[in-house]
Amino acid sequence: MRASEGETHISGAEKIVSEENLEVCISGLVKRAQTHSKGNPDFINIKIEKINKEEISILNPLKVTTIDSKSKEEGWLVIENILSKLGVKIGQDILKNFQYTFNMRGAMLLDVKTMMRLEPDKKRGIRATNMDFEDMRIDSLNKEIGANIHFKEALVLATKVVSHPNILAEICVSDDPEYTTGYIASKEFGYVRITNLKDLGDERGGRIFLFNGLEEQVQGCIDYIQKKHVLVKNNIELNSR
Ligand code: PML
Ligand code: MG
Repeated sequence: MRASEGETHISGAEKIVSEENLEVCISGLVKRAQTHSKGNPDFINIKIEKINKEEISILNPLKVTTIDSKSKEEGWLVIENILSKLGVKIGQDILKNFQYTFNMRGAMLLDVKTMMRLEPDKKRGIRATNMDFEDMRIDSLNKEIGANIHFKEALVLATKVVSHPNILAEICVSDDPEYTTGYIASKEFGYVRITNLKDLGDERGGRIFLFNGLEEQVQGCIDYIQKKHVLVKNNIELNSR
């Protein structure tokens, strides 16, 4: 599902469900588009595609850690620190790119060595699609973590994206003005949630995927993120620091 109001992207979501759950799922997505805090869409696009079980890869979710940051400044420092542990010493330069992600429908794909943007369409970006949780029984987890649909969907997306061998990390700030928790995800450190990454009411957000590889590997990586069907298992581990 993708919803917009004029030129403004309002909401997007992905589901992989069995045929008997299709109707319920569609009405849920429409409701979701109509109740988003970013606005009231004048365009909602729902695409439905049949897929076979054999086409789907099953992944374990990234381990989840929550860091309770007291301020934006502290939160961004946590991200820079993790980037540095991943061998990226130009964390600040990378993070400056969030000024361009606002209102992109997808993510920026940034080459971590050359700092070049690799998306074929810079306005659209790379949209991670075709992924979901293996089943929907994670409401109890939501209560436990005090989170909502943002967390669930972001964990699925991040698990898929960083499972590609050429993705070193993903950094995300929500574009929802009422949601201030963001994250950095990587194979090495898992999904690290950081609270207070922006001010309440701020609509600016976005995603940056950090590419680490050769030029000839870029297209394969984009195809994996956009097209591969992935289900993420429901065995989530939560740590907090
Ligand atoms: C989004 O708005 O889609 C991004 C959500 C980030 C979720 C962070 C979390 O709570 O783990
Ligand atoms: Mg969003």
